[in-house]
Amino acid sequence: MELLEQLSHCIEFGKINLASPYPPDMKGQDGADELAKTALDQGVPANDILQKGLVPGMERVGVKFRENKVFVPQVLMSAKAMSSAMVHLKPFFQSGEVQRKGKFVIGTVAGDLHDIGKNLVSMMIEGSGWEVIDLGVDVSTAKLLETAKANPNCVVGLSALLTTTMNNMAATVKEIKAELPDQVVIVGGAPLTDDFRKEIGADFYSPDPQGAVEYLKTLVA
Ligand code: B1M
Repeated sequence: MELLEQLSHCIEFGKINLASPYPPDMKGQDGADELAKTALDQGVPANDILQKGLVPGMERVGVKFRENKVFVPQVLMSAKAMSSAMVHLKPFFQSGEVQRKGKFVIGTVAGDLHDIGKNLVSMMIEGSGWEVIDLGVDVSTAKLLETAKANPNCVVGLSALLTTTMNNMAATVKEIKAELPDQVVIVGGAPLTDDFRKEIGADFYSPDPQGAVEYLKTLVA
């Protein structure tokens, strides 16, 4: 298998490094960590490692997750594999040699402490080549606005898991749109629907991380 395809395979199946026993059928093989380093040592451009190795692997995970073919633990292993490879690419991001697709600011809305879904979205979007600024849980509108203003052209993502905090999401979107009318805001979380998204004036709703990844792709196409 060609090196970048091997790297994609490691991301898809969550093979972090040589020492990792998971997945069992890849035991004793190099993982994303070693393969990313080997690729750099062989002179493969860092951007190709990201775009042709890591991103396609993560995209396959996103599709399988949406289709219920893999579950949260597998996604977490893939995200870990991705992070182990990203460590080697970090200097290239810092030097500007590798450009991210854009910045994505994400948080769970005020009053809401659920972060498992938000973290999955965050990882999948990072895995698709965006820089993610994760503000965590119980994020105030003021903090979101401050971050959006400090990062012009970013996309804001909001998650809510409670019917009560959906109201906070509505207020947050309203305030963001009042201060920054062109700000793109996408929303998600188990109790949401696309009708609710329309009602509160957000730009996009996705029931899963892959939908958010695909929407972001359309913004930079
Ligand atoms: Co809470 N909780 N919880 N809880 N909790 C729910 C949500 C609930 C449905 C359980 C129930 O009663 N059946 C219920 C809400 C009821 C309602 O509002 N109608 C509930 C409640 C009531 C509460 C408390 C109020 C309980 C209490 O204290 N009395 C309390 C509230 C605390 C607070 O937030 N202020 C509370 C607390 C907690 C824990 C802390 C114990 C824990 C959270 C731990 C954590 O997140 N670190 C917790 C958990 C784990 C749950 C359940 C069991 C699981 C939620 C979860 O992580 N799902 C949940 C019941 C259930 O769903 N079975 C429940 C897995 C996750 C991968 O899915 O978050 O939907 P989800 O994310 C998905 C999609 O929605 C989407 O992608 C993700 C991956 O597919 N998505 C986005 C999410 N955000 C997105 C953003 C996007 C795009 C897609 O773009 C920006």
